[in-house]
Order: sequence, then structure tokens, then C-alpha cells
Amino acid sequence: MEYVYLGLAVVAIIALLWVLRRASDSSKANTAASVRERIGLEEAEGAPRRKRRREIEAEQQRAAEEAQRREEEARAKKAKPKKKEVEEEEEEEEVEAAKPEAEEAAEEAADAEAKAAFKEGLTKTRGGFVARLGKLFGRKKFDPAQLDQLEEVLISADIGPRTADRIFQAVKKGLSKNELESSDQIWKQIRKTSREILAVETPPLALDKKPFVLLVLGVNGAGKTTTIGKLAKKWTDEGKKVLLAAGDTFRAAATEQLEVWGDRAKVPVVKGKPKGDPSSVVFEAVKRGVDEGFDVVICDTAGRLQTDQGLMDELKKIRRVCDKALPGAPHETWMVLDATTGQNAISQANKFKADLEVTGIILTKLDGSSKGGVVLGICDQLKLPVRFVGVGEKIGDLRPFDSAAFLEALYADASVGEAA
Ligand SMILES: Nc1nc2c(ncn2[C@@H]2O[C@H](COP(=O)(O)OP(=O)(O)OP(=O)(O)O)[C@@H](O)[C@H]2O)c(=O)[nH]1
Ligand SMILES: [Mg+2]
Repeated sequence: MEYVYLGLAVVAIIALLWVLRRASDSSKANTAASVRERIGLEEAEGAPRRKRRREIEAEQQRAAEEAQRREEEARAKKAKPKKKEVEEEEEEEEVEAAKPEAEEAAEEAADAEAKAAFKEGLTKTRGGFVARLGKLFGRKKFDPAQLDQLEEVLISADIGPRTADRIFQAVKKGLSKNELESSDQIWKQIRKTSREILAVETPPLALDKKPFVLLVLGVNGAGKTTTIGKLAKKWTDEGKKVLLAAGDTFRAAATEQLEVWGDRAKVPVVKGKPKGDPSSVVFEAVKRGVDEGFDVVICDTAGRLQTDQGLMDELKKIRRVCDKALPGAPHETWMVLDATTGQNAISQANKFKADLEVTGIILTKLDGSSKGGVVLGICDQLKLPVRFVGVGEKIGDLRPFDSAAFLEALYADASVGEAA
């Protein structure tokens, strides 16, 4: 009996142990899940995964949209550039077509402006010897017996006796007996000869030199400093970097006068000491022009008479010093002549030219002169090109010399309509 009880007890214990083990297993599983849930592990690991998946999906969506957008753009571009290209081509064609037109219009405007300026500037000259010629050849038919009067008028024209004779002989010997009876033919011959006289060889300005050095000289009060101011403005407006040299250390206030023009043209001025050596001012200016990359250096000088040997030698020294500072400089030496002085200007220039290798002329004060015909004498006797003409005291009153416009203006009242 004892053995039966013992057996039952063992079975009961085994059954109990089995039940306990099952209970323990299920409790372990529940606890782990709840703990993981409680500490948020499930959330912490699951959320990013879900988030990444969402992000990946969003990225894929964006990529698809981007690809579609690019494709649409590419399609649109294929159609658009054609239109754009056509428009651009059309625009280019229009610009090309408009360019010569614009240039032509600008040239015409400049021509008209030059003609008007010359016409205005030569008013007094036209009222002088040209008016007297007009009286002589006023009628269609001319009496050759009056030919001597033509010589007289030409001599009084202040163009120099040699030039007066050249024109006179061209009429007298160049025309037939019949032609000499026609005022129109005589006017034609005067114009033709004047045109030949003005056809002086004019080499292009070497403004491409770096810097282009210009020496300006002439007698007292001719208009050197004023012209330098006008040139500085003109070339600055054309985009050049201009420097001025106050080489007139002789006359009190000459440097200040140049500085005033420098301010107006907005260009710097190299100056020296009063009564100092003008050569050293010019040397310093040319050196600075080279070192600082100026395009143009214009050197003013003191006014002097061609008869003053000391002052003429000073100009020679200035020239030598220019060449030391920049071999080849000065590239041009321009003589400023006052148109109101008439043929005196020609004899002055002859002496300067012989001593100083003058390469060009600037004729000032044409606006106030009745002796504008002196241009004919200058070109005929000096064989120097007239580069510019001063037609007033203001900074813009400078015109490039245009022989055709000049002759047209000079003989504007002549009876023959044909352009000179
Ligand atoms: N009407 C007129 N006057 C001018 C012209 N050019 C210069 N002048 C005047 O002429 C006078 C003399 O001009 P400046 O430039 O001082 O002459 P300059 O040759 O430098 O004189 P110096 O330095 O004394 O030798 C001034 O009163 C200028 O206004 C011009 O084209 N027309
Ligand atoms: Mg001066």
C-alpha cells in the first residue's frame, strides 16, 4: 500500500512540474513582448524602418516626377530654341542691316555738322575776298579784259602772293578764250585749283603708339593751350587715356590755365616749377605716360616768335628730351596758327617748320577771321596737313579739317552750283 501512495505522489509531482513549466514558458513570452513594448524598443526599431520605407517611396516618387519634368523640358527645349534661334537670327540680321544705316546716319549727321560749322566759321571770309570775286563774276558773261582785277582780289585775299598767283594762272592759262567769257567756267576753275591745293598728303595719326606724344607749339596767343584742352576732351571722349604736360613754365599762370583745361577735360596735368626747365616737365610727363599706360601725352609749350633763337633752341631741346623718354617721340609736332593773322601765319610756320620738323597745322579762330582763305596758302606753301580747325573758345569748338566741307563753305555763295 505504501508503494501505491508513493507512486501516486511521484505522478502528482511530475504533473505539477509539467504544469509549472508550461506556465513559466507562456509568462516569459508575454513578459518579453510587454517589456519591449513598454520600453519602446518595438517603436524605436520599427518606426525608422517604416519611415525609411516611406522616404524611399517618396524619393522614388520625386525621382519619377523629376525625370518626367526633365523629359518635358527637353521636349519643350527642342521646340523652343528653334523659335529663339530664329528670333536671334532675325535680330542679328536686323542689327546687321541697321548697323550700316546707323553708321551712315551718324556720318551724314557729322558731315552736316562739319559743313554747318565751316559755313558759320567762314562767314567773314565769304564776306571778304569771296564776295569781291562774286562781284567780279556776278554776271553770266565775263569780260576777259577785267582779268587783272581777279589778280588784285586774290592778292588781297591774304592767302599769300604765291598761292594767289597759282590760282590766277590756273584761270588765265588753264581756260580757253571762250571759257574765259563764262563766269561759271571761271568759278569752276577756281574751285578745281583750290581743291588741288588742299589735297596735301595727310598720313593717318599714329594714335596707336603707347603713348602717342604730341608737341604743340606756336607764337604767343595763337591758341595752343585752348586747343590742347579741346583735344584732351575729344580724345578722352573717344576712350583714350590722356595726360597733359605743362611745358609753358615761362608765362605766369600758364600752368594754372592748362590745369583749368585739364579739369574741364578730366585729365591729369604734369607740372613743373615756375620758370623751371620745360624739358624736364615734358620728360617727366612722357615717362609717366609710358609707366602708367597713357594713350596720349600732349605737351604744351610757351608761345615764342620764330625769330627768338634762344626759345627756338629750347624747343629743339624739348624734342630731344621727348625722344630720350620714349624713342621716336614726339610722334607729331603741331603748329597752332591764328587764322586772324592771315598770311603772317604762313611765314611764321615756314621758320618753325624748317627748325622743328613740324608735321601738322591747327588753325584757330576761324570763327572770328575774314582771312580763312589762309588755309589755301598754308597747304600750298607748307605742304603740311591742316589737322584741326578752331571755331570758337568753348571746349567743343574744334573740328577735324575736312577740305571738301571747307571748300563748299568757302565758296558757298559762288554762282556755280557744282560742289567743290
Ligand atoms: N574765337 C576763338 N578764340 C580762340 C580760339 N582758340 C583760342 N582762342 C582764344 O585765343 C586766346 C589765346 O588762347 P591761348 O590758348 O591762351 O593761346 P596760347 O597760344 O596758349 O597763348 P600763350 O600761351 O600765351 O602763347 C584765348 O582768349 C582763347 O580763348 C578759337 O578757335 N576761336
Ligand atoms: Mg598757352
